[in-house]
Amino acid sequence: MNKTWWKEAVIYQIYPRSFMDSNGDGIGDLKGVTDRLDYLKYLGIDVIWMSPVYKSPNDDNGYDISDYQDIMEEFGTMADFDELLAKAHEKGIKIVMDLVVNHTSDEHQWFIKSKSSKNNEYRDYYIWREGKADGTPPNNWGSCFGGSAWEYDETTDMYYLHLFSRKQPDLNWDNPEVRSNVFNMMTWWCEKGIDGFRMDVISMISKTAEMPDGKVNGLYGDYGPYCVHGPNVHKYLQEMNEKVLSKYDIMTVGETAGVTTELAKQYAGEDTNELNMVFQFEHVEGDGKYGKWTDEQLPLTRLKSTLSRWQTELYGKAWNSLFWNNHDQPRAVSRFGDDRPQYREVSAKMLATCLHMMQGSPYIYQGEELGMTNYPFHGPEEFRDIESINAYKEWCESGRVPHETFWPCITFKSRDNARTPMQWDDSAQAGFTTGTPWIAVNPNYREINAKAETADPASVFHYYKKLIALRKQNPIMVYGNYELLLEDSEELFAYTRTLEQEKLLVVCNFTDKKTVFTIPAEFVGMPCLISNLDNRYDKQDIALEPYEAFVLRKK
Ligand code: TEU
Ligand code: CA
Repeated sequence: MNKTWWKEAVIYQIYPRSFMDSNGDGIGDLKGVTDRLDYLKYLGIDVIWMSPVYKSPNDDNGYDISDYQDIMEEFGTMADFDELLAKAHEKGIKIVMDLVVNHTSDEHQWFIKSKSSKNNEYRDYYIWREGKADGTPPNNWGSCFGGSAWEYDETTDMYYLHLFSRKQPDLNWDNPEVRSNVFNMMTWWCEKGIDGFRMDVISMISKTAEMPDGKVNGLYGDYGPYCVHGPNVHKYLQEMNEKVLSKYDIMTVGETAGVTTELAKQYAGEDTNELNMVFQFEHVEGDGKYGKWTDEQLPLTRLKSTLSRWQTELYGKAWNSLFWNNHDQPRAVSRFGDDRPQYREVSAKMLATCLHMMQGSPYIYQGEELGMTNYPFHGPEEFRDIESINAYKEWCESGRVPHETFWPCITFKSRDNARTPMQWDDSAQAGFTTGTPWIAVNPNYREINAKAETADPASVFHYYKKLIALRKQNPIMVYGNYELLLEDSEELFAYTRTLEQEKLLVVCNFTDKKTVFTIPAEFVGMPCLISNLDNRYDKQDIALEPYEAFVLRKK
């Protein structure tokens, strides 16, 4: 297996809108990120992945870009960006940009020109189709954010495709001009000195030529078989690699919803020239009750078998990215741990242990290192996210599902859970802003905040800091082989890592009950590398406390 810096790195995701507001307008910004670099340096992370900071009308908080080579006004200027990049580099922190090129904003110049007539030179930059004879959309596909995936445009009496909101028209990657424009733009950022790209829904850039109705699921047809891992996706990524990526020492991670381990070996194989790694979603996208909406947790055996399959099938062949949450997912401790006050800290540390000891590059989503929780929503008027707003309308206001039934599901999964402001201290608005925040602060900021946790050596923050430091000292955490133990246990997630003579034993109690674990003979009496409780591990049978986690090392 090749050794590379990005395999050894810990990546920290920033959602700039909610990270730190430097000028009191209630919106996080680039200067805010620059001001907090010392905090990140102290935590010990190597790389920042920033959600989009480009010019955008913010229909989907920056995932709808109207100019790829300019900065969103609310976030600052290109000079602010350059300063952030320079200061981060001074501190040895790399910056990975979000690359959103499956679609643009409908306010991007390309689209404005494209829709102006049927035969302008930008027409073929997007995907235009005639409606059916009766004027209805070309097919039954539904968009990710509700409604049809087709939007009618009066100017030319045709429909354009948008797999996300109607303000996010899909680019036509079959047009070589689109590809060369995107590659030039990427080169421009690389020349600026950025350190990589996280590629938004990159598995969806290639669509089939034929666009038949999809299998109906809920109200609309599924575009999956025609738009995800489409016919030319690997060809286009290889072209991108040849023309841009291969020329720089950068890291790339593809967001590839619906990816299997087989496909991941193509997208991010050690010997394929596409990407360095992909995000897979099998462990965070179970079957919902209403589309993605549910209040149920996956059984632990299923979570383990999914993650273990990724661990073993990619080993030596492709690289894993490890995450419990991001800006699209609920908070890890509320979802996979236990956010009741008596268990929040211990279960957040348990989850961190479980993830950071696995094989792959770990991603920390802002606030995860504090054990930040889901938000206690009071009503739908508190939603800011287009997906939650539309879903509430489509499922609830339409009368399909009663509020009482739907409410626990949407509040458990809403993306806004991840987007409440970062909790810096116990002052008003958690120290995020001196103004009115664009989205409500979680009221638990008085107890859960960076100031309190950096001062407390027993905090979740210090536990993450320790895990990150351990990774630097123990190559086995990065390169060791993974093996699952106790496959059938619904209580314990236990596994080993092996590198030459060295071996780690990782044991995590995922329940709020005491659970007995028998330490395998070879580990009895071995030293403890890290543990989230003050326990002793020198006997063979250990009674684990609720959410206890520990790692033993045998040399
Ligand atoms: O997400 C794409 C995606 O497939 C989903 O995770 C989806 O956004 C959502 O969670 C549906 O339930 C990416 C970005 O991460 C997301 O923030 C954007 O909204 C989306 O693409 C469109 O750019
Ligand atoms: Ca601001």
